[in-house]
Amino acid sequence: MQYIQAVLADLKQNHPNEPEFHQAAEEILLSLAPVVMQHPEYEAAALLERFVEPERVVMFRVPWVDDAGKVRVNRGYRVQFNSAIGPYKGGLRFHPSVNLSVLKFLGLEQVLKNSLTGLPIGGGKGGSDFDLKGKSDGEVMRFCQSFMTELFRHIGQDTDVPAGDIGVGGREIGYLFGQYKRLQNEHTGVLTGRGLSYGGSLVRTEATGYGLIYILEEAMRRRGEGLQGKRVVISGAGNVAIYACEKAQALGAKVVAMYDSDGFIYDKEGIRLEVVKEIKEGRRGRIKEYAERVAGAEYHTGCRGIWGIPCDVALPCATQNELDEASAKLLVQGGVKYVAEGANMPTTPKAIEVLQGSGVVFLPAKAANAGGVATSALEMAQSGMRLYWSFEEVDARLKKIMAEIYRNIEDAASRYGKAGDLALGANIAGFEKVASAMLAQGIV
Ligand code: NDP
Ligand code: 2IT
Repeated sequence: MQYIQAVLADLKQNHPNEPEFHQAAEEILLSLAPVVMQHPEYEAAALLERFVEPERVVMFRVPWVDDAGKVRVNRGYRVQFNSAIGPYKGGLRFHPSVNLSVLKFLGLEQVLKNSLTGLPIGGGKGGSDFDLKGKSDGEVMRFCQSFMTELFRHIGQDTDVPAGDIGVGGREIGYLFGQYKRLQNEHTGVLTGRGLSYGGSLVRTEATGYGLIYILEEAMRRRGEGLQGKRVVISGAGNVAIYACEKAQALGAKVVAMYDSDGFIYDKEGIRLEVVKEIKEGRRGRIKEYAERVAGAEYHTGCRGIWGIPCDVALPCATQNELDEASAKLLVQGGVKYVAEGANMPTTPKAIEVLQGSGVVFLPAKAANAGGVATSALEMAQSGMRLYWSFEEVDARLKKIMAEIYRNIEDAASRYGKAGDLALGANIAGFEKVASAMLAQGIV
């Protein structure tokens, strides 16, 4: 479609050297063609041009002092992408690969994901190229304090509410929150994923991984299947991977492999999650240690080999573009029937084509991993009311939200004559609400 092609061409010209952002924008915009064709008013209002341009990007320097007394400088960012349906909401990522392109792709995805949750949250993303590996607790704390010393003036419980992502877990959120409170003199729900002793919500820690399995369960249930006895491969060994593994095992699946950025473990008897948790959550160790401790388990250096392990279900839960075309072909050869994205944009466009072309049920990230941010919104609701819900209550709400997301994306795909294309359904269902809110608010 001409309008969409023109918007994409402009975007690439205005923002060259942002390959991840181009990738996400292209995937989203091309799938919106059937909607845009039915709504000529979008072009008249330059709706797509506005939709792909962040409302605001904040970039700042983050100076800190390491344990040896040396001054270090990192780059900090917050991309405030779209506030049409609520305050900006989305995680902070600390990883050496962080740059504006990565954060803009994450921010754009977040806008549609947050819309899909059905809750009043806009989209944003931020972070830093800070590398946590090998840093002491004191260094991490000083870094977080410096990061927040700039960020605090741009966020607030009704403006922008950051949370965790890669490299940002409970420890980092605690340090960031402590500094925000000190600077602003306010104890509010300005960050989610807070500790349970200072305003956090039960289930937030587990929410992304549990939500991933809840939506997968719903997709399977509709096809007369369940997780019982299924072989599952999970990439990553962080927050999302660990709790996806926990819930999949609780529902009777056998998880046989996981990885970190150095290599993967294969345990044909089924991963012993308590060992992974002790290594990863307890000591921030390497997944390699699993094979040293569990008899019969194998460790292989390098990540891609994980996709050659035969399985019924594959859950990429580490990072963007970790599952490429060759990996998708291996998965199909190995008999995979379901791929659900726990990470953001882990599957390359070519790999998605291979999977969908082979009849694999493909659940895209913005639907499949929305449980984390949905539970963040539940944390915001509890903060606003100054009360706590029980684990069962939050978990039941999460389950209901994930089932509803599944129904909405399936329905959107069918409405536009592409039944079963859940990636397209997720883009359309997410976009419809954002577009209607943007149109209602005029040219802003
Ligand atoms: P964590 O930092 O807890 O874990 C990340 C895991 O992925 C680690 O095992 C890490 O290995 C691995 N990893 C990171 N980068 C790479 C890489 N380049 N190659 C191979 N492995 C890598 O992060 P989360 O579990 O929170 O996040 C994982 C994914 O899920 C991300 O895409 C994130 O955006 C997405 N997500 C997270 C949500 C949340 O609530 N936390 C919500 C929705 C999506 P190593 O330790 O070696 O670096
Ligand atoms: O990618 C994501 O949805 C997240 N990292 C969670 C964001 C949030 O605000 O909870």
